[in-house]
Amino acid sequence: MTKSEELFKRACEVIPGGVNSPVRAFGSVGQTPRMIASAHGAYMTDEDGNRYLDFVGSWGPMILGHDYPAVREAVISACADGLSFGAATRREVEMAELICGSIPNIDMVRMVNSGTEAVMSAIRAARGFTGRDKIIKFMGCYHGHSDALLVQAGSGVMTAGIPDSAGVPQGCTKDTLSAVYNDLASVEQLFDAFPEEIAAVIVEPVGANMGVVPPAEGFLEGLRALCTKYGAVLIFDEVITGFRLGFSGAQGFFGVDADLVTYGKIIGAGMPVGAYGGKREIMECVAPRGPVYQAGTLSGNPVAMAAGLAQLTVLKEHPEIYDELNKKGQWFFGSIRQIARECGAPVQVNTCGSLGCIFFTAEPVHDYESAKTSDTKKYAEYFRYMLSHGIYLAPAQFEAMFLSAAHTREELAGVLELIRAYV
Ligand code: KE4
Repeated sequence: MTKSEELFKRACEVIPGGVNSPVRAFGSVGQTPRMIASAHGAYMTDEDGNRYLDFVGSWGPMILGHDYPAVREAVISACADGLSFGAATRREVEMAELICGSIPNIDMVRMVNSGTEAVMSAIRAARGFTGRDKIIKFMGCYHGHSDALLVQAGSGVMTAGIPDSAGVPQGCTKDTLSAVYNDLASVEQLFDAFPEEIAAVIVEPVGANMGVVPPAEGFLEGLRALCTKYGAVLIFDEVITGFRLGFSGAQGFFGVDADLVTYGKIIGAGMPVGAYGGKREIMECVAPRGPVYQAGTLSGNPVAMAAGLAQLTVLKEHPEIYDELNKKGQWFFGSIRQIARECGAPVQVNTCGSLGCIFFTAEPVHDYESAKTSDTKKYAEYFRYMLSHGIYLAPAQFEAMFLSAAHTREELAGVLELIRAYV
């Protein structure tokens, strides 16, 4: 028995499914999860000493690679001053000023501890601001595990094939309307049906939880126009795209203005951080300034702020990182598409910037239903092949591959050869 197998066996006795988040369970790929002991740069090493080129990057935070020196040093230095005070601190002000000073349409921002918290708080702020109850989300998009959003969600929910979670009372989801990603008509129909009742439309500006599904031409612009027309708040859930597509995230990348934006992952550089922010008139509804209550013991934690500030400062001061990262993504995922074409393999390769994924289906993937045509057994086989060759992919079809600044083109060229040999 390997150390990972032994540890996972113990884990299953004391942790549901042996993991603290379902997507880590390797359930859909028929393998024992590797117990990771350490990570540096683009590599992770498991408890048995096996080294993997990592394309998960902690599900997005590690855009500069693992154990980035400036981040590590900032965390160690912050720890020396104490871990948490439950009081206002300088670093929270610096983080808020950095975000509000650099991202369009973010006049104010509130720190929380996860993407889930960021999204549920943004939804509450939108409802408090508009006085309306209904929200529109998109099938296949995943916005964390708060009750109202576990409706035809992506990521681990989609992987597990549970359209809606048990334990969520109908009352929590009765105001959640589902539309079809990349289908503006499906959104218009909902606005026509509830012209004065929709508080917000929440969207992943690049779908990355049903595999990667980029927005069709005009889709985001259309959502912007509909929200403006009907007085609904447009929320970009940028937990994945924020500070990934560019420093201004999807708003800057696509040139579409949201009213509220949610963040996670990269903003914490691997520490537990989420945030939501946007127009002053909306954010000033949030307590203690306004009547929308939201709170958190460890929100704006000084060590987490130090990590996030260090990573965001590097990204802000070196915009060339994004140029290289997005070019690398275009080349890498474009090469996979080319290989598939040359080999006549029935796969689709979807990509946006440094995000990408392979679907094992012959039909183009542009939404939840077409993503579901992917052969998940084939994906599992592909995953096991790559893992056996030291490549650590998302252990589920309905996720993304995350490139980092630490992945070299030589390493990626080696991965392309493995894929060529596989398909
Ligand atoms: P967290 O609560 O997991 O920090 O963020 C929730 C969330 C919100 N919005 C988007 C667009 C997200 O992708 C996520 C979380 N992403 C998943 C990966 N698909 C996290 C991995 C996991 O669940 O363990």
